[in-house]
Amino acid sequence: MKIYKTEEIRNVGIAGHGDTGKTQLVSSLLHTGGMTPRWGKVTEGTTVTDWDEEEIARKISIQSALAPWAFRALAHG
Ligand SMILES: Nc1nc2c(ncn2[C@@H]2O[C@H](COP(=O)(O)OP(=O)(O)OP(=O)(O)O)[C@@H](O)[C@H]2O)c(=O)[nH]1
Ligand SMILES: [Mg+2]
Repeated sequence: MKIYKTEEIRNVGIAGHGDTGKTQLVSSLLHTGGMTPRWGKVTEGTTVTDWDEEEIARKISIQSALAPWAFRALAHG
């Protein structure tokens, strides 16, 4: 596993009103960024960050979640 220096790390928060697409946006970013092999969908219960069975069943986020994302330039640099 690559060890990142502090100056290579960015922390990005996604905040917004309920049901505005935060979880789907993060899922799409993770997929287009090469972090996930599938494009996870809230409607199908396949996102990385809505992993809890209640979140999957109700199609809403119940807890905040972390999602690591390695930019290719840094991941392979
Ligand atoms: N058509 C369309 N639907 C979207 C888009 N983004 C999200 N949705 C839908 O909008 C609904 C809410 O999306 P979520 O990503 O769960 O929204 P959220 O802000 O994470 O919701 P909470 O975690 O419950 O606050 C879901 O049914 C998504 O499929 C989009 O860009 N286009
Ligand atoms: Mg959500």
